[in-house]
Amino acid sequence: MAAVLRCGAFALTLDRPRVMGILNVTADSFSDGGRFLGESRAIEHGLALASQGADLVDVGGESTRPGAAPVAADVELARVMPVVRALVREGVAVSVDTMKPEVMRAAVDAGCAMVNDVNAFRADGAIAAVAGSAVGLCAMHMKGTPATMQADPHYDDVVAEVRDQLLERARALEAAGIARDRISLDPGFGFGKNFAHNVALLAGLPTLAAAGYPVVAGLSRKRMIGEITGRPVEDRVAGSVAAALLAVQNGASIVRVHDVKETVDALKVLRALTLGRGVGVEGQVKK
Ligand code: HH2
Repeated sequence: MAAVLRCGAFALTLDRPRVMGILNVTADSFSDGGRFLGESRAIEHGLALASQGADLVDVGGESTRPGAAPVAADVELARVMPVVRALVREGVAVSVDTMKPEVMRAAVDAGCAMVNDVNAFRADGAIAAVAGSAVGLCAMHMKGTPATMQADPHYDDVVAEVRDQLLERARALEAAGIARDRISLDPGFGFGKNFAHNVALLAGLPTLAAAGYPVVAGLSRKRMIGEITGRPVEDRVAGSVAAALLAVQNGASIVRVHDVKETVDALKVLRALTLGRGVGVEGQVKK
């Protein structure tokens, strides 16, 4: 039987790659900062991502781009909670991208499906905020903090170190009584990693996937895509889709992306032509 990631009222079967659509309700996110700061525009965009085939819509109110300024909890709550509540009411599986226990608790109370923490639930009270609920969790690897993480990061063996640190976080979550089938892990592309580290982590995804937890990969529009293609952030769709396909081929179960429609189509093609499944199940073959 296919693996399942339990996410509150939702169960994501991982028999096919899943897509997490990004909804940044921030002023300063690197690619869409300011675009969805207004509540109604954010809700509209979240619904659009869901209708394009996002299995989860990941709502974030604090940018984590390198050098980003931290946001106070009340500001983050005011940005994300109206959007989370509205999307939950519409039946969307909402993931909340936060490092703060206060925001986690509010999101859980509002019926979110997942809490996505780039700090891997290391803040005081973060594990307690989610332990008593049924929500899915994404624990991401980050070296340092967003303010400092890109200042010459160093690893002896990036793949082994990231894997071991993520497994340590998974153990900490399980020790708090959180069922294993609620936990997913993310190597955190660009979070305290230089270009070579990101390349090694993408190639090393099978090593992380072999640990047995669903792997989430977020490469969408990131700097490494710009470094490869020479394109500005708003023009990195094709490069991001290529990276999402590679991540899935290397064992990622969920890809976190801005461009949901394009990624969903590309993953259907990958499945149908490479993995040999899917046509006639998800889509009709038309001449
Ligand atoms: N990347 C970002 C934010 N959250 N969560 C997970 N699990 N994995 C990621 O790779 C990841 C993440 C950064 O991207 P974005 O949300 O587009 O930008 P910003 O942090 O500037 O809002």
